[in-house]
Amino acid sequence: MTLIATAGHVDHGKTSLVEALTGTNTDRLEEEKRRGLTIDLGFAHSTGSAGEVLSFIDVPGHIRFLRNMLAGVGGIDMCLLVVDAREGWMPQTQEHFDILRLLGVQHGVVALTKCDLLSETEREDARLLVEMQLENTFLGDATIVETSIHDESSIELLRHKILSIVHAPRQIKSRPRIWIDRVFSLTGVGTVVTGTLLDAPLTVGADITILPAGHKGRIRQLHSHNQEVETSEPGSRVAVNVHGISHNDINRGDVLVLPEQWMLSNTLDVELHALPYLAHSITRRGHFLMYIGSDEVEVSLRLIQAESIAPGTTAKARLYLQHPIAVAPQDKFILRETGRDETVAGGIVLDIDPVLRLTKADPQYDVQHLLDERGMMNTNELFLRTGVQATPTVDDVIFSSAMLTAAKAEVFHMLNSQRSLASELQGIDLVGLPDHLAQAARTFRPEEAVIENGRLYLPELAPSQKQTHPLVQEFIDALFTPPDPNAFDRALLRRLVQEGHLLNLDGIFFASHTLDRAHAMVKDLLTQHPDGITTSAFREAANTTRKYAVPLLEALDARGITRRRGDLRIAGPRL
Ligand SMILES: Nc1nc2c(ncn2[C@@H]2O[C@H](COP(=O)(O)OP(=O)(O)OP(=O)(O)O)[C@@H](O)[C@H]2O)c(=O)[nH]1
Ligand SMILES: [Mg+2]
Repeated sequence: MTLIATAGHVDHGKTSLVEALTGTNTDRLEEEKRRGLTIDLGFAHSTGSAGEVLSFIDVPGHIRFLRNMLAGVGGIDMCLLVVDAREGWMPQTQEHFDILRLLGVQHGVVALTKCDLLSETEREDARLLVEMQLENTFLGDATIVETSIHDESSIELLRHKILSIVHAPRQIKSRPRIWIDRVFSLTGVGTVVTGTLLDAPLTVGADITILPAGHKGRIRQLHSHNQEVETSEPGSRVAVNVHGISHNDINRGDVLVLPEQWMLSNTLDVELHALPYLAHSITRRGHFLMYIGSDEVEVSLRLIQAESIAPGTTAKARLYLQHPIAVAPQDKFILRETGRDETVAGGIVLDIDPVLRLTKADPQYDVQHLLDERGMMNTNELFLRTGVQATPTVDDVIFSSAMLTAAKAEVFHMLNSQRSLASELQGIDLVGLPDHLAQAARTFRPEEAVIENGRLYLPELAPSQKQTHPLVQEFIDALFTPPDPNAFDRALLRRLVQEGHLLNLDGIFFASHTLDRAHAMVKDLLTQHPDGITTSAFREAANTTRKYAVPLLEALDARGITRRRGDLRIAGPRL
């Protein structure tokens, strides 16, 4: 299926050409018939002998109805640019052409219409003038077909040229959406909305929501080109019979989407491309209307790192929208200045939820950049802002690499600073850490740090890694009266100290475990004697000699567990 929008100045023959190609006159409104003028979008299609479907969106050429034209041209595959051979390139030919270019349309065919009214030389002149306008543009190589609605062969040639355009297959994205361009109610059927389905398929029975209002409903039926279908593919024109929402609650410019997939936004960071032949620069002054999908939104404009955008140049800007909309990065739009009633720029959305102040902002669209600006996001936050389903770094969180490095360094520092502590005090309880540090802690490689029973350890200090050396066990068993170190190999003792199993207190060696026991014992004694305890009291309780009691108490002092006051030891800050 190929979705084609017409474009061109008022009265140049767009509707007539669509009728000649499809047999359908799309000027269905009473007023359109009476005035011989298209006011609103028209839809018609034809199916070729090989089953190929050409689906047309016929737009109005009159400048007063430009909003309707803009509502129709999102998501098309190509354009049919219509130029009256007698009148040639006119203001709305130019404006429609600019709009298509700014929206990124890449293909098209040009029809030089009403050729039955001209001589061959006149037709030749008309063609040359149009060719000049198209030179070096996206339609630079487009075929120009001379047509007359009274000459069937010219219409067939045009159809043939349209069919010969190969457009890239549509990129399927994660979230379907329809910018609604028509809403009505049919007796016995109920609410129907129409639009072009973008980005992903939609299926009958799906729960949907209409944004920005947030009305909830369900798809009862889907029609594409007058055929009932179970599933619609992106790029097709669809009519959706919505159950559960009154047609009075839906407007052109709303979007139909699946629930919980979109975030509304009223501040957008964007890139703007000013039209080349503007007679002025674009500045924050002026009243602007943004046309995005089928919506029209009043916006105010602040430029980022620029005072103005000169004609033909590009700058970044922040737009403040009068009502919130559901859009995604990379969506294209048109900016018109209402005072001058002219199209001034095309834009592309970069960030729908800018976090940096205007003076600091440097918006770009890529997921990495969004993450770098924020440090971390959970996967759903990222999905709502971009439609991108990213693999989390840990749990459901994605870290920027800078943030992850910093958070890991912080945790690692905490681990390292515990090295001198007794073995029972090793490790960090993850529950006690701020969320982002706890999450970063889960990303350590096993050789960096390990988690056991909810605590993070340096690998060699993890409980499971500590195979007690027989010598260590000997020291543990001896408790407050350790063996004479001279009986053992010095190097072995040194290693056991380095590994944290033994403590060297002024040449006297204890098991690390012994200091924890001393700590517990002192704590007990101090509960009974809050005014302080003497060295003898501790020595007696520990059933040891001064030789061992003194260095143990001094080690507790050094760790802030106890404090000296005269002959007594009182509680320290770390008791
Ligand atoms: N002789 C002749 N008249 C044509 C041809 N194509 C269109 N016309 C006439 O031109 C007039 C305008 O045609 P439309 O098709 O309504 O023009 P349009 O571009 O759709 O106009 P808007 O939608 O209002 O912008 C009508 O009176 C048509 O009959 C043609 O090939 N030959
Ligand atoms: Mg028309």
